[in-house]
Amino acid sequence: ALSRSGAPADPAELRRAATAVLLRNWTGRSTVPSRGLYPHQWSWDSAFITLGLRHVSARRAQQELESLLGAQWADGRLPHIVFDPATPSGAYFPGPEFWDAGASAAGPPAGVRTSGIIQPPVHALAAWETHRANPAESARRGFLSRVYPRLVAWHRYLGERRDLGGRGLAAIVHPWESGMDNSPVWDGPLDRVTPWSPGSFQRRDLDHAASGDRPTDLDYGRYLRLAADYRDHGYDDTAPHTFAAEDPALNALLILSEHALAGIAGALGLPAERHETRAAALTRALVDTLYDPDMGHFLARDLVDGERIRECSAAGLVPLAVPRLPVAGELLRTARGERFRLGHSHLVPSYDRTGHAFEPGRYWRGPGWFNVSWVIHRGLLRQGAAADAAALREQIRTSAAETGFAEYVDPLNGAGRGARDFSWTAATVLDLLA
Ligand code: 9YW
Repeated sequence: ALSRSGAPADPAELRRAATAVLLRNWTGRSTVPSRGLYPHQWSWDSAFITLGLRHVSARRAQQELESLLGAQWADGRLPHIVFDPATPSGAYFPGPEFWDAGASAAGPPAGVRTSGIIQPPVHALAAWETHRANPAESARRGFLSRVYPRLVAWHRYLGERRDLGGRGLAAIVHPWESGMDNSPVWDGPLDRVTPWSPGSFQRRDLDHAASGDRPTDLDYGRYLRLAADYRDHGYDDTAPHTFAAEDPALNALLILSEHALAGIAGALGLPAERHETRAAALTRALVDTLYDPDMGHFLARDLVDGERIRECSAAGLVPLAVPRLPVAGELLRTARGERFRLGHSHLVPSYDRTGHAFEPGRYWRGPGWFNVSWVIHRGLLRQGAAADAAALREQIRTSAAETGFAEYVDPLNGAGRGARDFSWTAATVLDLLA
């Protein structure tokens, strides 16, 4: 088991500190992931933040989620960034001028500036859990009836426009869409992408974080090339893609959210069956297409060559949270095995500890992340692994307290990395203290 360097914070004290982080990061309409590094609204961050805020204020949680849903595009997509008009445009790169989302026919509502790509769909889950935390307040404000049609449109976008592989799963067209930007899983597919030259853009992230904790310039050159190509095709999903993949975490979260939509529909007195049917079909497609029996793990599939990518990341453990998962026992063994060493790592390592590309301090190439560990904690509970879940819950709380709510931690020694006072770190801790 892990040795702890500091005393675990008193729960009331930790709750107070986590709440203070979220209040400080509130802009008046939503919560920034981090004041310096990410000074706008991010899509899946907002969903995790909502899950924490529901324990502080039902009203604030609803506002958080609804401000994101208010930026929904005409085609149903939820953009990965909603830009805060009050933030100077040079504060984050690539900013609204780069994305030029307003030029797209499918784009955001007038006056709202967004990016054009997506992030994993945690939103319906967040909406349903927010309702359940305070059903009376939710009903009084008509929360579910307002968000339900938007969430349905979002899932329809993913199910129809993003079924690029033709097997019923949602595809990503940019590594940023996975939320795990520079995961080694994407190295192979990214090799095909001609990067922009490092002199042609100016990174702002390095003003706020150590370069050894961040993606490289080469990574950034490729991200920008892919994003600019998608933009130049008007964010049309039927245009050719140099990068396209099916990601197990995104699809597992879609399944959780589809089950949540069934709950929401039921609460509204609407038919819920179509959501359950869809969740069951997605679960079958996930297992048939992305589960690799030899590795005992869910892998991403590269849609350019049609092959599964033989790299194990924490994304492949996220399906533990899926109800009625037929391969849960094997997946649990993988989580406890050498690659992830659940219970002997600080949080869940984002990438295989035995993998050739493992780097314990660099972003999505090894560090443990709070949001992903939160979902896997839920998965452990779902699979009846109560002792593993309790240990991970304790680690999430302790790591957050010891690192000042770090963005991510070194899985080998627990040292905090990236930004501090990070919103989803505070939010997931709040949820686990509730
Ligand atoms: C970037 C905000 C986002 C997260 C992503 C994470 C990072 C943005 O930060 O991406 O500029 O690199 O990879 O998951 O949503 O917290």
